[in-house]
Amino acid sequence: MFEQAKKIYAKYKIDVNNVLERLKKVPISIHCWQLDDVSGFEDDGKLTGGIQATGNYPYKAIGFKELTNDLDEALKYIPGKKKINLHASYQANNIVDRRDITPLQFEPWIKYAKERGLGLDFNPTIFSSPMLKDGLSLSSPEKDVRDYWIKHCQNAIKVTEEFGKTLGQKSLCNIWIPDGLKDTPADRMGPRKRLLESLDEIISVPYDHNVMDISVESKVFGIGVESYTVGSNEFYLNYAATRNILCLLDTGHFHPTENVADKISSLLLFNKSLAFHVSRPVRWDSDHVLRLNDDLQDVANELVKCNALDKAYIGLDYFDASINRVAALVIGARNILKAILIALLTPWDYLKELQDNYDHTKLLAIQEEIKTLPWAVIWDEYCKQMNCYSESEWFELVMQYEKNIKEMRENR
Ligand code: RNT
Ligand code: ZN
Repeated sequence: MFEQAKKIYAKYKIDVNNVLERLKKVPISIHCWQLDDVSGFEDDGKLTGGIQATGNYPYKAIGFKELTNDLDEALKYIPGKKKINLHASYQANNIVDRRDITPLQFEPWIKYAKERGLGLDFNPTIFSSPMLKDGLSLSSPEKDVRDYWIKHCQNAIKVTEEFGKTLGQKSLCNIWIPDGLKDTPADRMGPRKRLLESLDEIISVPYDHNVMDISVESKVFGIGVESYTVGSNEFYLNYAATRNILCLLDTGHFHPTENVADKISSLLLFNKSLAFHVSRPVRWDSDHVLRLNDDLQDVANELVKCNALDKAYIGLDYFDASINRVAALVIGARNILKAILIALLTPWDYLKELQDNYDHTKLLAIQEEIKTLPWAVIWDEYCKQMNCYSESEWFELVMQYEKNIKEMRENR
């Protein structure tokens, strides 16, 4: 079937072997926080503000050992190059106040990543903290609150730099804050000006641009902050462009009918690169597990068409607490890989030519025609080449794993 499929793609001038080699090089950053509903390893792991997970599926991982066991299980079923996306709340060693984190707190993660040939990405954790005053952090009117979070982010940069240095894969430090207001603000400029000044202070910390990047993640609104988000898309677009850092697009952070994929080309014309939190918003920023749907495909298509696969940071960001969490991680990660594969198997030169020749009828016809090409055969072959499990194999194995850990986690 693979040989036959290769011939079919050759008719569209697609070299399948070439495609597989390219896919092998695309790192996907697997977020650790799907495995424990964003609880982290500090205190009791309660989400007290800024973020919410919904669902009550049992057997959630608690602590470094359980979480990395689950992660190992998930990684078995995700073919190709991988990184792990960490949050500062996942300190695994000598836990300190978040403000004071250093690479020491993440040594077990560095070791974990090294042993498995993985990269690491990082996110300061600016939610679920008593240091959020009235839900505000870097834009707070209180200087000591701003200073606390500035220090946290500066230290997060140093942790990220260490990741990049020791693991030989460029690392991303992504800053997201929940700051906003429930009802109509009296002052929009003030908090944004304070955010700008806080960020300037954060990025004044020297760091090695060869081993890491910094990104800022915008949002349109959140629950409880429906009327005003300090870190809006316009704010960060301009901030990132003028400071030579990256914008991170979370695909759940825009109006529901806005096409996030459409933003990629514009961003790449004005920035050296960009970053992603790939998520699936169902009517709002609900962080559902990625499905292989049109939205995801469009993002993958743009990354391929814009030649951005080598430079974009592709991280996942969803947390469904209502289903098996290992399976959730696997399903979403495999889906983005499938989307990238399909995008790589698409004859873009031919389609662009049709567009430039105003042949919109044929363009529509061919765009629809290629949807039925045998990409699934190529996907199976890719999994095989990567010594990974096929579509029909992995699920039962995850269920077996669940059976094995069940008792231990019920009785702890
Ligand atoms: C929240 C942002 C943020 C978080 C993670 C846990 O709306 O998407 O990126 O989801 O950092
Ligand atoms: Zn996000």
